Amino acid sequence: MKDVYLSIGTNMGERYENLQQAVALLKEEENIEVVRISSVYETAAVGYTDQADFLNIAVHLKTDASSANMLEICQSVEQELGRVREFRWGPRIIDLDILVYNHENIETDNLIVPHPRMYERAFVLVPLVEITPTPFGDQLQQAHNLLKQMDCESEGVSLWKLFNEPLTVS
Ligand code: A4P
Ligand code: MG
Repeated sequence: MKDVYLSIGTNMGERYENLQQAVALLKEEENIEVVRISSVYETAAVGYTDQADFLNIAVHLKTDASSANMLEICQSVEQELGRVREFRWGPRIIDLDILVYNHENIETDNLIVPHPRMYERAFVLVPLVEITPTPFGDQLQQAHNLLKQMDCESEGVSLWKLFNEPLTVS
């Protein structure tokens, strides 16, 4: 089984419900075991900043799906939730990005892992580091190191729902 870390973000509609539904759909996949879900963080939009705040989480899962298959699963969850792509970095009902796939370096036409922008984004690193308490592997170690140098408040990341109030999945 491969260890995979995803980042999930939403800034349209019922944001918390969108996260719940995305996780529920991942759990329904027969070759995916959801291991751990981070707290929910409210985060100021990065990239195109004139849009509503996001809710972001990170999810650790185990799977025997290939990385290409994992990308397909992420995109099918996005479609299921009715995501319409308007413009890059614009508002979205749901966005699932593969951050880390079994600590591999992958570069194909439609998949780059580790996610090329993850290390500069507090909204990715804060939830990711929360669910990897024991750093292991260079990619996660780097996430831990970089987060220490960031000021999360000025990066616009704040706790929205604690991990001990787990994201409930109906
Ligand atoms: N793709 C390549 N690598 C990956 C990967 N590791 N995981 C390709 C997932 N997809 C990957 O993505 C465009 C293409 O990236 C896909 O077709 C896939 O083949 P997309 O989801 O269609 O478009 P996007 O999300 O608008 O673009 P992108 O480049 O993924 O955006 P980012 O960089 O992920 O930024 N601010 C806050 N606070 N919170 C957020 O969650 N998200 C974004 C999106 C911007 N600002 C944000 C947030
Ligand atoms: Mg994306």
